[in-house]
Amino acid sequence: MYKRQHLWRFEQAREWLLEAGELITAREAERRVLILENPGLRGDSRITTSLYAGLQLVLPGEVAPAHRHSQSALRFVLDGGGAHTSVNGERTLMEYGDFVITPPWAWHDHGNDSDQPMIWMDGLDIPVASFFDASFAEGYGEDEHPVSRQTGDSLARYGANMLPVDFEQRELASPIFNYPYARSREALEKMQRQQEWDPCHGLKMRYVNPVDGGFAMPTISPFLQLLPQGFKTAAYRSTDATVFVATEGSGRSTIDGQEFTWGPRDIFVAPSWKWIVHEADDETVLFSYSDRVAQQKLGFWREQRDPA
Ligand code: GTQ
Repeated sequence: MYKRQHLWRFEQAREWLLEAGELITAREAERRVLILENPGLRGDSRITTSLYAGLQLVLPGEVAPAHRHSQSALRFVLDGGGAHTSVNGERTLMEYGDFVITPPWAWHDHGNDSDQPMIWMDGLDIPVASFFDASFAEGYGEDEHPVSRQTGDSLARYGANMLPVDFEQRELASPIFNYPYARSREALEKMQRQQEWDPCHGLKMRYVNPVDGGFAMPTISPFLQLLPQGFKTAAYRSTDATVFVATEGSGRSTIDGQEFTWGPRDIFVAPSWKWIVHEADDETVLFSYSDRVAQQKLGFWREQRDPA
């Protein structure tokens, strides 16, 4: 089988996860995750050749214990609100659409002090680390890594168009580890008034590391894009296979000739170098991630716009 385009319905995945939630706790599982496996890569726990995707459930009162690994992770919040993740001793509360980073080798744990189940998508570069035989992980030995910084400190310090005066870049990942949806969405809302649409992408932005303007993560490129109601994109393809989440809106995407209809929170994947066309029935926001940054660093990346 070859790597395929595919769509997962969020509502179905949520049902399965909640059933799993009755069988095993987050602590017992370490991470309670429904892996989104590319049907062309059966048994491989991969959504694309280089990337992993899963849906993680943390029930009220649960913890997913502290650990760290050489793989980078992103979270994209899809259900619930008010659970936290902590990264290197700073907690962040997560709300719908928030994009959260766990940099390589950073201690992290998750906990849900809210009264609702919390589900987010995990995106990791697990297959990249495996390819390089560079996979390492260790447990902290306790549920929580000690909290040593105020909640919201990183976003204030690095996410307000300022940097500490003597800041020196030491890490590859962005020092901001929660990019709140409320902010990104508001920015898209203001920009769309300009009515400047890219034929292939509508209005597409990339999440950056404010220190150097590069992508927010060393191996994964995250994006957020808005398609106005009725917009149909021109065909586009690139070598970075891409995972999309319909954050708001509804519509259709045709990938390598196969049409997928999506609504809020549905997840779909496009393989490398297959033509993609998106059509928005309502005003739509798509979150997406791929290995573009890694391909660009290594000299492999290319893209093509429909010549028609
Ligand atoms: O939350 O740290 O889906 O380590 C897979 C591996 C989530 C996590 C996953 C992980 C995590």
